[in-house]
Amino acid sequence: MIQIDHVTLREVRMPLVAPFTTSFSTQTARTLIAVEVAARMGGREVTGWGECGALAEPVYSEEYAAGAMDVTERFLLPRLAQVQRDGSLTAETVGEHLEPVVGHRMAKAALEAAVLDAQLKAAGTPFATYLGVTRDRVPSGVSVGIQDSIPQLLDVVAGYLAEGYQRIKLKIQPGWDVDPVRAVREAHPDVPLQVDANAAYTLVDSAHLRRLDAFELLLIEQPLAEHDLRQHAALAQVMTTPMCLDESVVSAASAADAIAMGAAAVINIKPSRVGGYLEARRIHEVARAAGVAVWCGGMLETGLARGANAALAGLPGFTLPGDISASSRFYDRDLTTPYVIEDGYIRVPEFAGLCEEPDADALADFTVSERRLDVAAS
Ligand code: SMG
Ligand code: MG
Repeated sequence: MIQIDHVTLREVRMPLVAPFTTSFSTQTARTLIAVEVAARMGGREVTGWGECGALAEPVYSEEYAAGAMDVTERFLLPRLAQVQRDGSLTAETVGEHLEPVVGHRMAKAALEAAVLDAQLKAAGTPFATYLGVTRDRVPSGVSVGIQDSIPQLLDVVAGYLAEGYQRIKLKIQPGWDVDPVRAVREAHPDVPLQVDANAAYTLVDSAHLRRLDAFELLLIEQPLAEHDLRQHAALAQVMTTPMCLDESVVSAASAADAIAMGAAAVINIKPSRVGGYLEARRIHEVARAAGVAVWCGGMLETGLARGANAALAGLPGFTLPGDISASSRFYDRDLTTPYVIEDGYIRVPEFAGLCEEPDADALADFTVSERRLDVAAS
Protein backbone atom coordinates (compact mmCIF):
# COMPACT_ATOMS: atom_id res chain seq x y z
CA MET A 1 0.00 0.00 0.00
CA ILE A 2 1.23 3.46 -0.89
CA GLN A 3 0.19 6.82 0.55
CA ILE A 4 0.63 9.84 -1.73
CA ASP A 5 1.37 13.07 0.11
CA HIS A 6 1.61 15.50 -2.80
CA VAL A 7 2.14 15.57 -6.54
CA THR A 8 4.10 18.13 -8.54
CA LEU A 9 3.16 18.51 -12.19
CA ARG A 10 5.77 20.22 -14.34
CA GLU A 11 5.57 21.41 -17.89
CA VAL A 12 9.04 20.68 -19.25
CA ARG A 13 10.37 21.93 -22.59
CA MET A 14 13.37 20.06 -23.94
CA PRO A 15 15.05 21.43 -27.10
CA LEU A 16 15.71 18.77 -29.76
CA VAL A 17 19.13 18.31 -31.37
CA ALA A 18 17.43 18.67 -34.79
CA PRO A 19 13.85 19.23 -35.95
CA PHE A 20 11.80 16.00 -36.15
CA THR A 21 9.30 16.03 -39.02
CA THR A 22 6.47 13.53 -39.38
CA SER A 23 3.37 13.58 -41.58
CA PHE A 24 1.56 15.59 -38.89
CA SER A 25 4.10 18.10 -37.56
CA THR A 26 7.65 19.37 -37.20
CA GLN A 27 8.85 19.29 -33.62
CA THR A 28 11.77 21.49 -32.62
CA ALA A 29 11.33 20.86 -28.90
CA ARG A 30 9.61 18.24 -26.80
CA THR A 31 7.03 19.68 -24.44
CA LEU A 32 6.06 17.13 -21.82
CA ILE A 33 4.42 16.87 -18.46
CA ALA A 34 6.60 15.34 -15.75
CA VAL A 35 4.74 13.90 -12.76
CA GLU A 36 6.52 13.78 -9.40
CA VAL A 37 4.78 11.82 -6.68
CA ALA A 38 5.91 12.31 -3.07
CA ALA A 39 4.67 9.34 -1.09
CA ARG A 40 5.14 7.16 1.94
CA MET A 41 5.32 3.38 1.93
CA GLY A 42 5.97 1.23 4.97
CA GLY A 43 7.02 4.30 6.93
CA ARG A 44 9.55 5.33 4.26
CA GLU A 45 9.37 8.57 2.30
CA VAL A 46 9.84 7.96 -1.37
CA THR A 47 9.60 9.95 -4.62
CA GLY A 48 8.39 8.55 -7.93
CA TRP A 49 8.53 10.03 -11.43
CA GLY A 50 6.45 9.58 -14.55
CA GLU A 51 6.60 11.18 -17.98
CA CYS A 52 3.51 11.92 -20.04
CA GLY A 53 3.74 10.95 -23.71
CA ALA A 54 1.30 13.61 -24.91
CA LEU A 55 2.77 16.15 -27.33
CA ALA A 56 2.15 19.90 -27.03
CA GLU A 57 -0.60 19.68 -29.68
CA PRO A 58 -3.26 16.99 -30.25
CA VAL A 59 -1.78 15.89 -33.60
CA TYR A 60 -0.49 12.37 -32.89
CA SER A 61 -3.57 11.49 -30.82
CA GLU A 62 -6.33 13.46 -29.10
CA GLU A 63 -4.21 14.14 -26.05
CA TYR A 64 -2.01 17.19 -25.55
CA ALA A 65 0.28 18.26 -22.74
CA ALA A 66 -1.82 21.04 -21.20
CA GLY A 67 -4.89 18.81 -21.37
CA ALA A 68 -3.02 16.02 -19.60
CA MET A 69 -2.04 18.43 -16.83
CA ASP A 70 -5.63 19.60 -16.49
CA VAL A 71 -7.25 16.16 -16.40
CA THR A 72 -4.64 14.92 -13.93
CA GLU A 73 -5.34 17.75 -11.51
CA ARG A 74 -9.08 17.93 -12.00
CA PHE A 75 -10.11 14.27 -12.30
CA LEU A 76 -7.32 11.70 -11.92
CA LEU A 77 -5.64 12.78 -8.70
CA PRO A 78 -8.91 13.32 -6.78
CA ARG A 79 -9.85 9.71 -7.60
CA LEU A 80 -6.57 8.39 -6.23
CA ALA A 81 -6.96 10.62 -3.18
CA GLN A 82 -10.36 9.07 -2.50
CA VAL A 83 -8.97 5.55 -2.88
CA GLN A 84 -6.12 6.14 -0.48
CA ARG A 85 -8.47 7.59 2.11
CA ASP A 86 -9.93 4.08 2.04
CA GLY A 87 -6.37 2.81 2.45
CA SER A 88 -6.05 0.59 -0.58
CA LEU A 89 -3.87 2.29 -3.22
CA THR A 90 -1.18 0.31 -5.01
CA ALA A 91 0.43 0.92 -8.40
CA GLU A 92 -1.31 -2.18 -9.73
CA THR A 93 -4.74 -0.75 -8.98
CA VAL A 94 -4.18 2.77 -10.34
CA GLY A 95 -5.45 1.76 -13.80
CA GLU A 96 -8.64 0.26 -12.43
CA HIS A 97 -9.35 3.27 -10.20
CA LEU A 98 -8.91 5.63 -13.16
CA GLU A 99 -11.00 3.50 -15.52
CA PRO A 100 -14.21 5.55 -15.06
CA VAL A 101 -12.46 8.52 -16.68
CA VAL A 102 -12.84 7.93 -20.42
CA GLY A 103 -9.67 8.08 -22.54
CA HIS A 104 -6.75 10.29 -21.42
CA ARG A 105 -4.50 7.26 -21.48
CA MET A 106 -1.25 9.19 -21.64
CA ALA A 107 -2.18 11.21 -18.56
CA LYS A 108 -3.16 8.01 -16.75
CA ALA A 109 0.04 6.29 -17.86
CA ALA A 110 2.24 9.04 -16.41
CA LEU A 111 0.49 8.91 -13.06
CA GLU A 112 0.64 5.12 -12.92
CA ALA A 113 4.35 5.22 -13.82
CA ALA A 114 5.09 7.70 -11.02
CA VAL A 115 3.24 5.60 -8.44
CA LEU A 116 4.90 2.41 -9.69
CA ASP A 117 8.32 4.09 -9.63
CA ALA A 118 7.75 5.17 -6.01
CA GLN A 119 6.50 1.71 -5.02
CA LEU A 120 9.46 -0.08 -6.64
CA LYS A 121 11.98 2.39 -5.21
CA ALA A 122 10.53 1.82 -1.74
CA ALA A 123 10.94 -1.93 -2.26
CA GLY A 124 14.40 -1.60 -3.85
CA THR A 125 13.20 -3.47 -6.94
CA PRO A 126 14.34 -2.65 -10.51
CA PHE A 127 11.48 -2.43 -13.01
CA ALA A 128 13.00 -5.23 -15.13
CA THR A 129 13.01 -7.54 -12.10
CA TYR A 130 9.39 -6.61 -11.38
CA LEU A 131 8.48 -7.56 -14.97
CA GLY A 132 10.49 -10.78 -14.81
CA VAL A 133 12.81 -9.62 -17.57
CA THR A 134 16.07 -11.51 -17.90
CA ARG A 135 17.69 -9.72 -20.87
CA ASP A 136 20.26 -7.14 -19.86
CA ARG A 137 20.17 -5.13 -23.10
CA VAL A 138 17.79 -4.53 -26.02
CA PRO A 139 18.56 -3.82 -29.69
CA SER A 140 18.33 -0.16 -30.59
CA GLY A 141 16.47 1.18 -33.61
CA VAL A 142 16.06 4.77 -34.73
CA SER A 143 13.16 6.71 -36.21
CA VAL A 144 14.23 9.05 -39.02
CA GLY A 145 12.06 12.08 -39.72
CA ILE A 146 11.05 13.41 -43.13
CA GLN A 147 14.00 15.31 -44.63
CA ASP A 148 14.26 18.16 -47.14
CA SER A 149 15.93 16.03 -49.81
CA ILE A 150 17.00 12.46 -50.56
CA PRO A 151 20.77 13.26 -50.31
CA GLN A 152 20.11 14.74 -46.86
CA LEU A 153 18.14 11.62 -45.87
CA LEU A 154 21.01 9.37 -47.01
CA ASP A 155 23.44 11.43 -44.90
CA VAL A 156 21.26 11.20 -41.82
CA VAL A 157 20.72 7.45 -42.23
CA ALA A 158 24.45 6.83 -42.78
CA GLY A 159 25.19 8.77 -39.60
CA TYR A 160 22.81 6.64 -37.54
CA LEU A 161 24.18 3.41 -39.00
CA ALA A 162 27.68 4.56 -38.13
CA GLU A 163 26.50 5.03 -34.54
CA GLY A 164 25.44 1.39 -34.52
CA TYR A 165 21.64 1.54 -34.81
CA GLN A 166 20.41 -1.92 -35.78
CA ARG A 167 17.27 -0.88 -37.61
CA ILE A 168 16.11 2.20 -39.47
CA LYS A 169 12.52 3.47 -39.50
CA LEU A 170 11.68 6.07 -42.12
CA LYS A 171 8.78 8.43 -41.65
CA ILE A 172 6.72 8.61 -44.84
CA GLN A 173 3.83 10.68 -46.18
CA PRO A 174 2.26 11.22 -49.62
CA GLY A 175 5.03 12.72 -51.79
CA TRP A 176 7.80 11.28 -49.54
CA ASP A 177 7.54 7.54 -49.75
CA VAL A 178 8.61 5.30 -52.67
CA ASP A 179 11.59 7.39 -53.82
CA PRO A 180 13.23 7.97 -50.43
CA VAL A 181 12.62 4.35 -49.39
CA ARG A 182 14.14 3.09 -52.64
CA ALA A 183 17.18 5.37 -52.17
CA VAL A 184 17.83 4.11 -48.64
CA ARG A 185 17.30 0.47 -49.69
CA GLU A 186 19.74 0.85 -52.61
CA ALA A 187 22.36 2.46 -50.38
CA HIS A 188 21.93 -0.20 -47.66
CA PRO A 189 20.68 -3.44 -49.22
CA ASP A 190 20.83 -5.47 -45.99
CA VAL A 191 19.79 -3.01 -43.34
CA PRO A 192 16.59 -3.85 -41.41
CA LEU A 193 14.24 -1.13 -42.69
CA GLN A 194 10.64 -0.15 -41.95
CA VAL A 195 8.33 2.80 -42.58
CA ASP A 196 5.82 4.77 -40.49
CA ALA A 197 3.07 6.90 -42.09
CA ASN A 198 1.33 8.16 -38.94
CA ALA A 199 -2.07 7.71 -40.59
CA ALA A 200 -1.24 9.87 -43.62
CA TYR A 201 -2.93 7.67 -46.27
CA THR A 202 -6.36 6.30 -47.11
CA LEU A 203 -7.38 3.00 -48.62
CA VAL A 204 -7.61 4.76 -51.97
CA ASP A 205 -3.78 4.83 -51.89
CA SER A 206 -3.56 1.00 -51.84
CA ALA A 207 -2.05 0.64 -55.30
CA HIS A 208 0.58 3.26 -54.50
CA LEU A 209 1.44 1.75 -51.11
CA ARG A 210 1.87 -1.68 -52.73
CA ARG A 211 4.92 -0.25 -54.50
CA LEU A 212 6.66 -0.33 -51.09
CA ASP A 213 6.48 -4.15 -51.21
CA ALA A 214 9.53 -4.09 -53.49
CA PHE A 215 11.89 -2.97 -50.70
CA GLU A 216 11.84 -5.91 -48.25
CA LEU A 217 10.56 -3.80 -45.41
CA LEU A 218 10.13 -5.34 -41.95
CA LEU A 219 6.73 -3.67 -41.74
CA ILE A 220 4.59 -0.67 -42.62
CA GLU A 221 3.36 1.18 -39.53
CA GLN A 222 -0.06 2.83 -39.30
CA PRO A 223 -0.65 3.82 -42.92
CA LEU A 224 -4.34 4.62 -42.30
CA ALA A 225 -6.36 6.52 -39.71
CA GLU A 226 -6.59 5.53 -36.06
CA HIS A 227 -10.12 4.12 -36.22
CA ASP A 228 -9.77 2.39 -39.61
CA LEU A 229 -9.18 -1.16 -38.38
CA ARG A 230 -11.27 -2.73 -41.13
CA GLN A 231 -9.44 -0.70 -43.77
CA HIS A 232 -6.05 -1.73 -42.37
CA ALA A 233 -7.20 -5.34 -42.67
CA ALA A 234 -8.22 -4.72 -46.27
CA LEU A 235 -4.87 -3.08 -47.06
CA ALA A 236 -3.01 -5.96 -45.38
CA GLN A 237 -4.76 -8.30 -47.83
CA VAL A 238 -3.20 -6.61 -50.84
CA MET A 239 0.31 -5.87 -49.48
CA THR A 240 3.06 -8.36 -48.76
CA THR A 241 4.77 -5.98 -46.31
CA PRO A 242 3.58 -6.91 -42.79
CA MET A 243 0.97 -4.50 -41.38
CA CYS A 244 1.92 -2.88 -38.06
CA LEU A 245 -0.41 -0.74 -35.95
CA ASP A 246 0.60 2.10 -33.66
CA GLU A 247 -2.13 4.75 -33.12
CA SER A 248 -4.99 2.22 -33.54
CA VAL A 249 -3.96 0.03 -30.61
CA VAL A 250 -4.91 1.78 -27.38
CA SER A 251 -5.58 -1.23 -25.11
CA ALA A 252 -5.28 -5.00 -24.88
CA ALA A 253 -8.89 -5.19 -26.08
CA SER A 254 -8.19 -3.16 -29.22
CA ALA A 255 -5.05 -5.25 -29.82
CA ALA A 256 -7.18 -8.41 -29.67
CA ASP A 257 -9.69 -6.89 -32.11
CA ALA A 258 -6.98 -5.78 -34.55
CA ILE A 259 -5.37 -9.22 -34.50
CA ALA A 260 -8.72 -10.99 -34.96
CA MET A 261 -9.56 -8.77 -37.93
CA GLY A 262 -6.25 -9.34 -39.66
CA ALA A 263 -5.38 -5.66 -39.28
CA ALA A 264 -2.12 -6.24 -37.40
CA ALA A 265 0.66 -8.72 -38.09
CA VAL A 266 2.89 -6.65 -35.82
CA ILE A 267 2.12 -4.21 -32.99
CA ASN A 268 4.08 -1.17 -31.89
CA ILE A 269 3.59 -1.06 -28.11
CA LYS A 270 3.95 2.41 -26.61
CA PRO A 271 3.34 2.33 -22.87
CA SER A 272 2.06 5.90 -22.89
CA ARG A 273 -0.43 5.40 -25.74
CA VAL A 274 -2.06 2.40 -24.06
CA GLY A 275 -2.48 3.83 -20.55
CA GLY A 276 0.72 2.60 -18.96
CA TYR A 277 3.31 -0.12 -18.57
CA LEU A 278 0.88 -2.62 -17.04
CA GLU A 279 -1.54 -2.46 -19.98
CA ALA A 280 1.50 -2.55 -22.29
CA ARG A 281 2.49 -5.83 -20.68
CA ARG A 282 -1.06 -7.16 -21.21
CA ILE A 283 -0.86 -6.27 -24.92
CA HIS A 284 2.46 -8.10 -25.10
CA GLU A 285 0.73 -11.20 -23.65
CA VAL A 286 -2.23 -10.99 -26.03
CA ALA A 287 0.06 -10.57 -29.05
CA ARG A 288 2.44 -13.30 -27.97
CA ALA A 289 -0.39 -15.77 -27.51
CA ALA A 290 -1.60 -14.93 -31.03
CA GLY A 291 1.84 -15.20 -32.62
CA VAL A 292 1.99 -11.48 -33.37
CA ALA A 293 5.39 -9.79 -33.02
CA VAL A 294 5.68 -6.63 -30.94
CA TRP A 295 8.28 -3.92 -30.50
CA CYS A 296 8.52 -0.91 -28.23
CA GLY A 297 7.69 2.46 -29.76
CA GLY A 298 8.72 5.86 -28.51
CA MET A 299 7.37 9.34 -27.84
CA LEU A 300 10.78 11.07 -27.68
CA GLU A 301 11.15 9.98 -24.07
CA THR A 302 13.58 11.66 -21.72
CA GLY A 303 15.58 9.68 -19.21
CA LEU A 304 12.44 9.63 -17.05
CA ALA A 305 10.94 6.95 -19.31
CA ARG A 306 13.59 5.69 -21.75
CA GLY A 307 15.01 3.10 -19.35
CA ALA A 308 11.57 1.77 -18.42
CA ASN A 309 10.86 1.31 -22.14
CA ALA A 310 14.11 -0.65 -22.43
CA ALA A 311 13.06 -2.85 -19.49
CA LEU A 312 9.64 -3.52 -21.06
CA ALA A 313 11.32 -4.37 -24.37
CA GLY A 314 13.24 -7.06 -22.52
CA LEU A 315 10.06 -9.20 -22.35
CA PRO A 316 10.28 -12.24 -24.64
CA GLY A 317 7.58 -11.21 -27.16
CA PHE A 318 9.52 -8.06 -28.13
CA THR A 319 11.22 -9.75 -31.06
CA LEU A 320 11.85 -6.67 -33.23
CA PRO A 321 14.17 -3.73 -32.43
CA GLY A 322 12.26 -0.82 -30.91
CA ASP A 323 12.40 2.95 -31.25
CA ILE A 324 14.63 2.95 -28.19
CA SER A 325 17.55 5.09 -29.23
CA ALA A 326 20.27 6.78 -27.23
CA SER A 327 19.28 9.98 -25.43
CA SER A 328 21.56 11.82 -27.89
CA ARG A 329 19.15 10.94 -30.75
CA PHE A 330 16.93 13.76 -29.43
CA TYR A 331 18.70 15.58 -26.60
CA ASP A 332 22.10 17.17 -25.99
CA ARG A 333 21.28 17.22 -22.32
CA ASP A 334 18.86 14.73 -20.76
CA LEU A 335 17.07 14.97 -17.41
CA THR A 336 18.95 11.90 -16.09
CA THR A 337 22.20 10.12 -16.86
CA PRO A 338 21.91 9.79 -20.64
CA TYR A 339 21.15 6.43 -22.24
CA VAL A 340 23.89 5.43 -24.66
CA ILE A 341 24.06 3.00 -27.54
CA GLU A 342 26.71 0.30 -27.06
CA ASP A 343 27.35 -2.10 -29.95
CA GLY A 344 23.82 -1.37 -31.19
CA TYR A 345 22.12 -2.00 -27.84
CA ILE A 346 20.60 -0.03 -24.96
CA ARG A 347 21.22 -1.46 -21.52
CA VAL A 348 18.25 -2.50 -19.37
CA PRO A 349 18.60 -0.43 -16.18
CA GLU A 350 19.48 -2.08 -12.88
CA PHE A 351 18.54 0.72 -10.49
CA ALA A 352 15.44 0.39 -8.30
CA GLY A 353 12.25 1.75 -9.84
CA LEU A 354 11.49 2.94 -13.37
CA CYS A 355 13.95 5.82 -13.64
CA GLU A 356 16.77 7.67 -12.00
CA GLU A 357 15.98 10.75 -9.96
CA PRO A 358 16.25 13.62 -12.48
CA ASP A 359 19.18 15.99 -12.25
CA ALA A 360 17.85 18.99 -10.30
CA ASP A 361 19.71 21.58 -12.43
CA ALA A 362 18.58 20.08 -15.73
CA LEU A 363 15.01 19.82 -14.48
CA ALA A 364 15.03 23.42 -13.29
CA ASP A 365 16.55 24.65 -16.56
CA PHE A 366 13.91 22.96 -18.71
CA THR A 367 10.86 23.53 -16.49
CA VAL A 368 8.43 26.10 -17.87
CA SER A 369 5.84 25.94 -15.10
CA GLU A 370 4.93 23.79 -12.15
CA ARG A 371 2.01 23.10 -9.85
CA ARG A 372 2.16 21.38 -6.50
CA LEU A 373 -1.02 19.56 -5.51
CA ASP A 374 -1.65 18.27 -2.01
CA VAL A 375 -3.23 14.87 -2.18
CA ALA A 376 -3.30 13.82 1.45
CA ALA A 377 -5.46 16.80 2.33
CA SER A 378 -7.66 16.91 -0.75
O1 SMG B 1 10.94 8.19 -29.42
O2 SMG B 1 12.29 7.53 -30.96
C1 SMG B 1 11.25 8.06 -30.60
C2 SMG B 1 10.27 8.56 -31.63
C3 SMG B 1 9.71 7.44 -32.40
O3 SMG B 1 8.74 7.90 -34.50
C4 SMG B 1 8.58 7.86 -33.32
N1 SMG B 1 7.41 8.15 -32.73
O4 SMG B 1 4.47 7.42 -34.59
O5 SMG B 1 5.95 6.14 -33.80
C5 SMG B 1 5.52 7.26 -33.99
C6 SMG B 1 6.23 8.50 -33.49
C7 SMG B 1 5.34 9.37 -32.65
C8 SMG B 1 5.95 10.64 -32.18
S1 SMG B 1 6.24 11.73 -33.45
C9 SMG B 1 6.51 13.28 -32.79
MG1 MG C 1 4.26 5.39 -35.22
